[in-house]
Amino acid sequence: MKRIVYYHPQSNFSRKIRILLAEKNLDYELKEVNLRNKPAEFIKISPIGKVPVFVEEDGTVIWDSTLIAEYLDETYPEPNFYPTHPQAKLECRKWEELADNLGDNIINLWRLNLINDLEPTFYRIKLETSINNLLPVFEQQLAKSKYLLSDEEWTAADVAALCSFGYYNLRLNEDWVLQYDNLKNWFNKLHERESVKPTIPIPLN
Ligand SMILES: N[C@@H](CCC(=O)N[C@@H](CS)C(=O)NCC(=O)O)C(=O)O
Repeated sequence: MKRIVYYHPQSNFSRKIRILLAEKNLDYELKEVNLRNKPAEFIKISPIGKVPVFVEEDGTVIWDSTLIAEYLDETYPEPNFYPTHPQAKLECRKWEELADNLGDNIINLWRLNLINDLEPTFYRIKLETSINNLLPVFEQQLAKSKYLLSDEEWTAADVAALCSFGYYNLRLNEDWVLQYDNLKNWFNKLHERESVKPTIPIPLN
């Protein structure tokens, strides 16, 4: 059977997997999931009800973008997106986790905006503070090297981070580019890649 990715076109976590599959030149079928009315076929294979879910040719089901990314890298190592040395891999996973945490907080802040809950509640302040604290952390890291871990090559951490910053643009605003030069240059450079351009999330009408 053909590989399947259950996804949503605006999902930053699905985007991580689409970029990795394109970079690894792997064929697959995209199945869009209506997240407001999840089909039974999707619920059956996704206990947490979130995209992405990946189904391998042999029927193996994997959910959670990081588990999928690690599986893909171990199974199809060319090109590699996680370092093989344990210490370097840990560093990569840490930056990926920070990027995913940024993505989660943007999703939750956008949901508050969507229901027009603009009160400066504890929860809103917590989300905004967490997002605002993470931006300079990425900026400072990118002052040290061209990519998050080195000058030589991008990793799964860069992929996750570019998806979260792309999601920031979609759901909140694009003002961060005015304040953070290293982030802006890194983000623009990664968007020259053929795997990245076609996955830019676009607002739905
Ligand atoms: N930790 C999960 C997060 C996935 C996630 O939050 N997906 C969102 C879309 S970006 C989703 O499916 N939300 C639907 C829902 O929560 O009902 C991953 O890395 O895959």
